[in-house]
Amino acid sequence: MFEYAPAPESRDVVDIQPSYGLFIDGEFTDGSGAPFKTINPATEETLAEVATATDADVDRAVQAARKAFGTWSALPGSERAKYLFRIARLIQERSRELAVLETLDNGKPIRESRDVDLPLVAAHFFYYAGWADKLAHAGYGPDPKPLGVAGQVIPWNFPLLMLAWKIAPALACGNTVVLKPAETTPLSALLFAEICRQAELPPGVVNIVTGAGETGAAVVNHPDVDKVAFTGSTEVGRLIARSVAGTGKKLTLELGGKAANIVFDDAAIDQAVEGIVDGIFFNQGHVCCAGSRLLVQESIAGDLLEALKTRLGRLRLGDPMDKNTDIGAINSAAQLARVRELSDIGEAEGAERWSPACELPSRGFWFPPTIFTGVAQSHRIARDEVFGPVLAMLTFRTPAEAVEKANNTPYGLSAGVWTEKGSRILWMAERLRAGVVWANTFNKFDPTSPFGGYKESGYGREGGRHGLEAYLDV
Ligand code: TXE
Repeated sequence: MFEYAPAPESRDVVDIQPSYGLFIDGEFTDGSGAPFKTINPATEETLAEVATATDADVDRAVQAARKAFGTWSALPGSERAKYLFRIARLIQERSRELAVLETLDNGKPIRESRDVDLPLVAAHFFYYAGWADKLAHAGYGPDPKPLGVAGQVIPWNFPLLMLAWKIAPALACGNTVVLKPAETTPLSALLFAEICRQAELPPGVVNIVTGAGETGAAVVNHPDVDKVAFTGSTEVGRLIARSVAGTGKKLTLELGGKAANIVFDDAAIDQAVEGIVDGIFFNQGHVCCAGSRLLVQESIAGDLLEALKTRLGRLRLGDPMDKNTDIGAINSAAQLARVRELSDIGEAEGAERWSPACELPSRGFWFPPTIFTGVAQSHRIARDEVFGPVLAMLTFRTPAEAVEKANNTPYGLSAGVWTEKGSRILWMAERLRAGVVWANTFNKFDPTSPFGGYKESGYGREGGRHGLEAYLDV
């Protein structure tokens, strides 16, 4: 049974304006399209009206970025570093505001935006600020060149963190940016725009254009954009790859996943249970590298399932602003519909569905933590990215069978291995077709470490020294 212990973070720490414009050439300006509403998914209340950027607005933003590129790219790296360090410190200073805004707009628990998202966002800016004056020592020759104007389109699951992954390396390398946040979570990017002003970042270096997919397409297809970086659905990633083909634009794609979290019979079970819960229920499962397939060695499957069920019974679902909340709201009605549909298909195909007893709030978009057992590899619940708090459990007997099942997916973003045997971790990691393999942990991120997928999970790497390659001509 879920307990509810309200201790809400105050939303008064952030000043939400009734309406927001676009951020172009260092100024907030009107958009030419019809404004749209962004809502709090936990309550369905409207938070603000946000401008829609049309093709003409995107063109203004790209022109501003082009104009700024000459000066910005010519600055000594040590000067660019100063701006990035300043932005990083301002993010830290204003992290409470940013975390509350992120939670209101996204639905994720405040504990996560405060303790995970915001520290990582600042860490990314600090990390890439450190590279700005060391590019000649990055191993790409004495004088690697920035690409020019980067068009960046990001999703709604980690709005500010995805912004940081894209903007920090781009700026460090001397590129300028036009970024489009997702239409359900535009607000933290607009507060970030204010932080750029506060840091006195030269106008045009960062431009934020809001709107739906059409605005994203306008950014991607603009002829004066030199590099496209996209994180989102595999479907849209395919469209973008097609439209960029033959244009000479550089492209990085970070798309979906269906990660296997693999538990061997010698694993520390309590620790594995924590890792499984973190792997799939963190951020309501709205995580591209979520451990959405649990592969358990047959001999411990029953015990592990019981331990997992007990643990799920103690998760708290509810008000994302409550500091005790573990599971917040699903980000949108559309995403909730998708999670419901795939779960219903899971049942219809014969898998067994289990959730702990829990009351869902009457308003907002909610889905209980859910486990499917009796899952076959052919079931859609084992194949499709649900992007919600839904775990599909399968079993295996041998390490080879675990590898075969884990790799039996069109995706290849991440995987987890739980075992006390170091040699087995290495054996598995060599064979798993996944960009990241975590051992006895899950969902650990670090700005020094490259992140990205194999197969339909996309190409290119973000983070670490490898993340520079996406923004340099080497
Ligand atoms: O993604 P979209 P959606 C997966 C996840 C989820 C599904 C659908 O499985 O259930 O995708 O989510 C912009 N040209 N992921 O519909 O549409 C859009 O405005 C250019 C995994 O929200 O891909 C938003 O800013 N841009 C993923 C961004 O693309 C376009 C994170 C992502 O939205 C566009 C999100 C177009 N034609 C969803 N159409 C991950 N890898 O983490 C839309 N956009």
